[in-house]
Amino acid sequence: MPNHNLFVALRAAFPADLDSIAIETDHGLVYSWRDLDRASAMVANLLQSLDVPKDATGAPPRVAVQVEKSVEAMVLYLAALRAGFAFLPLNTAYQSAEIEYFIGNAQPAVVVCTGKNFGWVSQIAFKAGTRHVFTLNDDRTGSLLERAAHHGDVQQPVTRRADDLAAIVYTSGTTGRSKGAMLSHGNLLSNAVMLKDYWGWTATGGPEGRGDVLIHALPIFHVHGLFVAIHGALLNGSKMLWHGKFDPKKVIADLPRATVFMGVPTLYVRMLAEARLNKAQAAHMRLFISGSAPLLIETFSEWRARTGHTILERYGMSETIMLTSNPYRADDRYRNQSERRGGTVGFPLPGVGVRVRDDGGLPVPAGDIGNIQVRGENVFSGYWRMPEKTAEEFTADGWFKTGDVGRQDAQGYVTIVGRSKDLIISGGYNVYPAEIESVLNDMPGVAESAIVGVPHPDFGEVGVAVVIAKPGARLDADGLLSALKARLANFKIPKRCFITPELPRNTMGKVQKNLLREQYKGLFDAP
Ligand code: MLC
Ligand code: AMP
Repeated sequence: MPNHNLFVALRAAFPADLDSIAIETDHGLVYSWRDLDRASAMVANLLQSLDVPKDATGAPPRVAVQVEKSVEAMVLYLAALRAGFAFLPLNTAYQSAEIEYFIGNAQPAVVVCTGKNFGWVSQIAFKAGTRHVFTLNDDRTGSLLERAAHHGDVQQPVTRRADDLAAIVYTSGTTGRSKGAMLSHGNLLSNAVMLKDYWGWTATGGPEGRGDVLIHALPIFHVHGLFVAIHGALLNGSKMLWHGKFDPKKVIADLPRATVFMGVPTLYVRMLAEARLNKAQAAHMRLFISGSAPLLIETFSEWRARTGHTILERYGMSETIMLTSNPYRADDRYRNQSERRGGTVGFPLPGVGVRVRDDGGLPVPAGDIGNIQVRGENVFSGYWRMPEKTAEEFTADGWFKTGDVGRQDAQGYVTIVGRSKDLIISGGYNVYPAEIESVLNDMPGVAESAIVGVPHPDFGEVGVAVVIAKPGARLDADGLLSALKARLANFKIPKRCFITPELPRNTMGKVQKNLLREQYKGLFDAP
């Protein structure tokens, strides 16, 4: 049986010269391709040596990981692929209540956390039945690497079918708890192979004559930084300039040594605020890609004026990886269009089906607004152990309902105009009002709350809380925000909180969030 393990394809793309540089970090560390191969083999051997109980359903063992960004964290991802474990990345901002839910739901055989969180994370993990909890810090210390050091640096990747589970990525929900999107080796590989071609990754030219060089400055616990960026570079045998944390000055300083950059819109906004960003600095860059949140046309235009480059905007989701993209070069499927059109997310990518339907499920004429539905080899198989939720999110004929609202014009360009799901995208992170409202509503003295998204110059959009007190209760807005901080990841905390006597409602008694959004929309405007 052919081995569809994603790692096999990534490894096959490593350059012939394994001693050439694969990664340079902003801390001055250098990793060769051989280093990545050997280190991931050692960690894979460690994972395979563990006594892991068989899952009654036949699902592969899971390794849940909440660690700071580091090359070793990426090596752990590669090791999980090699060993046939499903990788479960977790945002470092998640607090204990959130982690408890993910671990309880996914039942990982192995949990990896930072040394400083070991106390509370291990308690949660052991209680949930996980037997192995390791630590991994961003300075190459921790028990994971100590234990892996006792294992061999050669490993045969476990044979996987294309539809075998490779990763579970949790996405919050408009109702109820987070859902784990199950991505297979085939989902990930097919999308990566297609993007390598569509975005014109090249193994020649570039600043060192060895082809593309990627500046990696995104977190690696979400689809954008973990899959789109890392797979792109590895599958092309491209060097990465690895930034542990996004710093606009450091990225701009690295531009002359790189060719490709991927970011969420906030990263572009922050770089535009730097005087050093100019055409000369960006002269050797081949491609700037933006996604995960809407890129304002002002940012798109200002970037072109300042750098001479036109940002390529694309659209994707955790459940589907990449769906649409503006063209890199002329796309003959779309009448040879080569224009990257600001405000649009471009064309459906090769192999991806995109259709726009009305609320009754019927097609809408070209250019009309409707619900975006998708299908393709890239689309996930369902939510981890939630068959009913999975069934709700797919149409009877097998298309995934993205929850995004948009249109496709006669030339094929897709534009996202809104969302049918109640979701705020803040700095590229998804924030679900329902989740925050339910935590707020449980707090003493709170009768009801509503969270709405309003425009923000840095994060694009941020949450604002509007809260009603119970009769006789006195609420303190700052106190509520501090209490939320103890329960939820920091990026989910509303930036402002207002206590009001009532919320606007329609005749059905439903809170009219559109009126609240209108009321607070100027809150973060420049004075
Ligand atoms: C940080 N803060 C945020 C925030 N990030 N608030 C709202 N939204 C965010 N995204 C707040 C913190 O709560 C904290 O507040 C303060 O900012 C400083 O925290 P920090 O961690 O030091 O912030 P910073 O490093 O500046 O982070 C900003 C950022 C980061 C833009 C670099 O958010 C980021 O890396 N975003 C990228 C997200 C991403 O990769 N998304 C891809 C998802 S995949 P306080 O009050 O506590 O001090 C996907 C699919 C697809 O969507 O299509 O790609
Ligand atoms: P996530 O669940 O974190 O994967 O977020 C996926 C969501 O991000 C999508 O459903 C869209 O709403 C949004 N998104 C991703 N890329 C873009 C984009 N280029 N423009 C607008 N929204 C986007």
